[in-house]
Amino acid sequence: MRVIDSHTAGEPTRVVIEGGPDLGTGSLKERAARLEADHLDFCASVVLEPRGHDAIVGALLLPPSRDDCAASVIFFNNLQNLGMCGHASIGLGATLAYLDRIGPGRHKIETPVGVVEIQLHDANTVSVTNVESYRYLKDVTVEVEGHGAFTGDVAWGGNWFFLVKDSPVELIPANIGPLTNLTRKIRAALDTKGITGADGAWIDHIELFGPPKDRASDSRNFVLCPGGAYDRSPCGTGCSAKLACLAEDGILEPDREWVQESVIGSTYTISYQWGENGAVVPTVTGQAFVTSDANLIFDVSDPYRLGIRS
Ligand code: PYC
Repeated sequence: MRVIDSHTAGEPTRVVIEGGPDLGTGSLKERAARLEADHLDFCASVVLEPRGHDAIVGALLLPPSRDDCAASVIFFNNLQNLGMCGHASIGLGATLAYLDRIGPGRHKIETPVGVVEIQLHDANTVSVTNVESYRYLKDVTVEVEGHGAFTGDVAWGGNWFFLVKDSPVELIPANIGPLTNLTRKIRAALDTKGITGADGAWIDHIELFGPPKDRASDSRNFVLCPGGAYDRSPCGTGCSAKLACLAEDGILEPDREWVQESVIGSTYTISYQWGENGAVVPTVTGQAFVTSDANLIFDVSDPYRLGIRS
């Protein structure tokens, strides 16, 4: 199985170029559902130890099923599919450029939650124009044992997020352990209270905000991902959810740039326009670097060939 690894603002992506499972025919949404239902062993074996680690997002590259798209892609982690993934879309852009499959300019990419556009500025710099993003619930309060009450918004940015404005814990790398514990507890408190996204969707990403460390930035964040790892980047879909909240609160005007820092200090430059359905259409710009071009080997006598699960 050939994979290309990259990182986007520190957050890793592994694009599966050849050797993925046969998902049959049908819409990309149907094939993504088949990946999640029947091929979780494949997903875990690609992203988990001993070949990877729990922060890696996998991207299964498929031939485009629409004439206007350069590629189709299904994003996945160690637990499930991701509807969209901003950092992995930027990583995919750098990967397709590395493979000479795309040149500078705009390219449409089909994802299970809709068509997104990537713009390759140079070999490493990519903008992603995401699916329409919106705030679903404002000022939801949950009680978190040992930490008190947390109020935040529930928003869609291609994945579901709970966004808390003022983190009580400083957003610095030294606090990644406590931040991970706190956000896991917030997510559990949302689950216990039955707070979900639209149609009962699990809110699988938790995002805490605080002041930036760099004067050139507007904000800093910490993002807990579904599998329990934290996002090293400012999280493309999390930035999209943030833009929806900023727009709906009247804090940021269309086309004005906002610089979002991650907990490790990497940045995305983000902006939005209003979409046709009254939601925001976010654009996230960041840098990705290819780190390896490799063949994964699955030896049938290897007891851990399907990944180490905890
Ligand atoms: O960049 O959208 C993102 C993302 C989601 C999970 C990890 N990164």
